[in-house]
Amino acid sequence: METSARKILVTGSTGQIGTELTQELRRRYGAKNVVAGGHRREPDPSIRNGPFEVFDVTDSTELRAVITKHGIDTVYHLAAVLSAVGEKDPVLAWKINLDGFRNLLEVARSERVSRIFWPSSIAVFGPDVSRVNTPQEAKLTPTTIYGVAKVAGELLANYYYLKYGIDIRSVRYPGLISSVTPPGGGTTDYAVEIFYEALKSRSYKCFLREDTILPMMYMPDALRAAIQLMEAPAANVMCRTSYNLAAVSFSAGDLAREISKRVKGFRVEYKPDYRQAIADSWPMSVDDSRARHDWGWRHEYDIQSIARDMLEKLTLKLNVQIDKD
Ligand code: AKB
Repeated sequence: METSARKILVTGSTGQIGTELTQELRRRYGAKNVVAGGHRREPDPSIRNGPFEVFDVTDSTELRAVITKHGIDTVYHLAAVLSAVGEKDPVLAWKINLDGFRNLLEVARSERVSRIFWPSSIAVFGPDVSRVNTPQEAKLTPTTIYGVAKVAGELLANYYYLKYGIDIRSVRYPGLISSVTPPGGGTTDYAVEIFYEALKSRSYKCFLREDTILPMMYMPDALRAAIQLMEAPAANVMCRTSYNLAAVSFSAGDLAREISKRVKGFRVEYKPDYRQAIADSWPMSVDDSRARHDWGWRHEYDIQSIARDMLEKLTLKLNVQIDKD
């Protein structure tokens, strides 16, 4: 991506991905060239090191005003409701996840926005595909509203690319683990909460079964994937719906055991709730060979390095000690 010419907007910049992605983009392209957009959540104070705008992505007038005011030509569109919250309020999930995205595409069509990153998810898959190494082209019949909106969003992305030439790029993120901003309302959130509780109380009540295996990724890999895909030559971006993207797959029990190696006396109780059915409808691992082939995707973090780094970062953040065995 020609860095000098770009003016970037990050919607959902106060969320789990947005907080860290905004800082990474500001480091790369200059703070003044990256506008952080938020709406509901109070932003991390770090976001104030560059322009910040409060607006609602479901209101196209507000969205257009921000885009024209800053001369935006590139958008990382992260504003979204996650799967578990979506099941509690399907109307809200559709409004934010799909109407918000369509608003952006319409504004992009008439303003100067030429490149968009939009995250899809492993939630596009439903229970009727092979759950191990799920292929890129598997049937998409999700059973959550979050997944249904992601499938519709992928098709919209492809449509606006073909019809209007808007360069929209997307990956199907697995569950994301990070230490800066906690996720809110996802099915994979257990994999972040477990670290906080291990350090705060040495015990965690997990809302998924011990043997639940899901594809997961550490935030530095997730940020690198987004930026690498956005910087790839257009000719290499062969998939215009969304790329399968993978790093590691592990069960809730595997993660608990990994943490227990480092946090003495840590105990987990498994009490599955409604989120178990969501997790059971998703792949345990996905085949991301097209992303690896087309634009050189490689992940760096495995379960051991994720656990080590998370515990290091959170002991500092929470100002706690860990007694190792
Ligand atoms: C969720 O759990 O809803 C998200 C996702 C896998 O898209 N983290």
